[in-house]
Amino acid sequence: MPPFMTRFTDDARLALDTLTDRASSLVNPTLRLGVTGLSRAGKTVFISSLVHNLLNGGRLPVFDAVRSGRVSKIRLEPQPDDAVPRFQYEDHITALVRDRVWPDSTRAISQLRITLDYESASGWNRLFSPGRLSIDIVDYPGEWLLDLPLLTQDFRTFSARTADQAKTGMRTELSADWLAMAVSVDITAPAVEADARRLAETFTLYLKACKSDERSLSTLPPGRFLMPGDLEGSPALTFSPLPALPDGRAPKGSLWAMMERRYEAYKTHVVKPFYREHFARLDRQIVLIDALQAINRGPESLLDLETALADVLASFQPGTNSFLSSFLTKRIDKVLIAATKADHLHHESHDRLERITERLVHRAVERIGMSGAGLDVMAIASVRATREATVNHDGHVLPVIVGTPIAGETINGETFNGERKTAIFTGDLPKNPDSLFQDLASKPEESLVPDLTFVRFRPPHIEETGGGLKLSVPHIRLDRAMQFLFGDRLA
Ligand SMILES: Nc1nc2c(ncn2[C@@H]2O[C@H](COP(=O)(O)OP(=O)(O)OP(=O)(O)O)[C@@H](O)[C@H]2O)c(=O)[nH]1
Ligand SMILES: [Mg+2]
Repeated sequence: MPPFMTRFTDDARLALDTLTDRASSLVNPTLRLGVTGLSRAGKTVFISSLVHNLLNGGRLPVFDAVRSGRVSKIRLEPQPDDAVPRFQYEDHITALVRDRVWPDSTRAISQLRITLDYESASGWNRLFSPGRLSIDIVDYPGEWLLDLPLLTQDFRTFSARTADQAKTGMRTELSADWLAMAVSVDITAPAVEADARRLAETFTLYLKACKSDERSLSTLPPGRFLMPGDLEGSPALTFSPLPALPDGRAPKGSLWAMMERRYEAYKTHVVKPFYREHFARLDRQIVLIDALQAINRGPESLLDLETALADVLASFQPGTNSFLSSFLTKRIDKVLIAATKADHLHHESHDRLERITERLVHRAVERIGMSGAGLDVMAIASVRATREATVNHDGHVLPVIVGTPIAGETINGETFNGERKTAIFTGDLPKNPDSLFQDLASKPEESLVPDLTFVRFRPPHIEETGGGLKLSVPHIRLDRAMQFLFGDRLA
């Protein structure tokens, strides 16, 4: 690299990146679609099903371009970014369709390009547009977005915030070990690597405990502590916030100074590159959330998810954050918040799930002033693993869902073998979403957690048509999501 290049600031590099994107987009129109959500929200399944439905002529009545027969050819193409892992579509779809198991958890960023040849609906556009759109789908962990606010926080602020949060609700108990250790070490004494490691490990254990299945609190930054990938064990990941920092500056060579330096390294080497190379280049974004799981865990999980979502959404509207806005040369103009796994509910409850999800993001949306055409909220199932039925129970007709529970799942003491189907009455979601968000502190006895029964189902059996061709993956409202996310670019 010639020496003058190194003088480029981050801003200039980013501007160059997006310019290059734009130039190539003129030749071949592209849309970068970010797919995110906290771990296990359903990102991999969403992308796999979306692509499968596009490639295999899925039932997509609300997706206008396909419904009206204007799309002539859809294919996967090599992605333009050579250094980013490819989204392993074929492996995931084999698991889903052939083996009827859910794809493995994915812990890093990946990308896939799908290209559509279409005929514009308007004669005018037909004249000027090449009638080809490439969609670069980028799958990345929502936890990484929670890191973006760190860019504007110094070590002292980050430490104080983390410590404050650690002392609320369920977190109090989970953070006890870490907090005790953090206040007992002498942070002004010369740094010892072993101390740094122990502190970082105890801090990570606390973050992991919050995230565990029984509690399902949303993640706090730093996001990579739970998903280190190839950074595992590196100094940039071996630090811990320090509660109760004394005034003044860290003494040279102290543990405090070491932690502070590593925190800054985390921002420089982990957070900024993600922001610059991936996030800042997105055009559209879908955020998947497992609202059902949070509802099922009770108000604290729900409130916690609300907070995490507010942080996630704030990164899409960086007006309030000068660092972020200084980086942006283009803006994400459409964001879809989708509650996933709606196939766990009878369709009568889908609208209720949607309303609860709206309620979940309402405050954040108001605060950051994001609304109108740029934002939508839906309840979807990328893969519909159940079908609906009704049963008579004590003279009542109950709406139920029928599916094959995964081997080992239990309901009322009955354990399933992964082959047998069963009908389940999931329970009712409340009509009024507010009842789920009751202030626990003021009325602990009124906690209105609905009595819901959830089991994990196997992916559905997919019929073969003649000639061994599999039909596409069944879904709920996936076409509505497609229409919102890129329908206008095929108009
Ligand atoms: N019934 C049903 N289950 C789903 C659906 N989507 C996801 N799931 C379940 O949720 C789990 C997680 O889905 P993934 O797509 O792997 O989630 P992810 O966000 O990619 O998770 P990580 O890669 O771990 O971050 C799956 O293993 C399924 O059990 C859906 O549409 N219907
Ligand atoms: Mg995944």
